[in-house]
Amino acid sequence: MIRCYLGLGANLNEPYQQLQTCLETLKQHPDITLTGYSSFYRSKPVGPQDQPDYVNAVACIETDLQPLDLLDALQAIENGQGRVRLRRWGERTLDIDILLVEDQRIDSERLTVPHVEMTNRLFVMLPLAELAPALMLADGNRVQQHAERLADQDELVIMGRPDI
Ligand code: A4P
Ligand code: MG
Repeated sequence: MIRCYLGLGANLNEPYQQLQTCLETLKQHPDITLTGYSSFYRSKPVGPQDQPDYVNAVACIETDLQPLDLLDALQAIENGQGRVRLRRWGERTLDIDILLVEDQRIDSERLTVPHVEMTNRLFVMLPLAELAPALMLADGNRVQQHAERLADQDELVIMGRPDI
């Protein structure tokens, strides 16, 4: 089984509920084992500012799926929750990003892992730090160090953590 971390984001149609539904779907998925998830956080949008605030969280899963098959499975979940692709970094009912696949590097047309923006985003690093603070990333820094560095630049509001 391969351990992966997923970044979850939503800012349309009851985003807190969207993330909760996503976690329930991951938990029930036949090819995915949900092994952990962070608190939910409210964050200001990165990208176009004329869109609602986001709810963000990070999930930890284990799977035997190959990375591109995992991407297919996750995009099916996004589509099942009414995802419509309008503009880059724009509003969405659910976005699932593959942050890490063990310590693999993947550079294909459809998939780049580690996720290119993850260490620039407190809304990824802070929830990831709840699950894996000591995890060493490819740049030689631990998740906790990234979260502390980014905390000066950004602000997140903790919203709680639903039971799944
Ligand atoms: N793709 C490549 N690598 C990956 C990966 N590691 N995980 C490809 C998932 N997908 C990956 O994604 C476009 C394509 O990226 C996919 O078809 C896949 O083949 P998308 O989800 O359709 O489009 P997107 O999400 O708009 O683009 P992108 O560049 O993935 O954006 P991000 O980085 O996901 O950012 N602000 C706050 N506060 N919170 C957020 O969660 N999210 C975004 C989206 C912008 N601003 C935000 C947030
Ligand atoms: Mg995305």
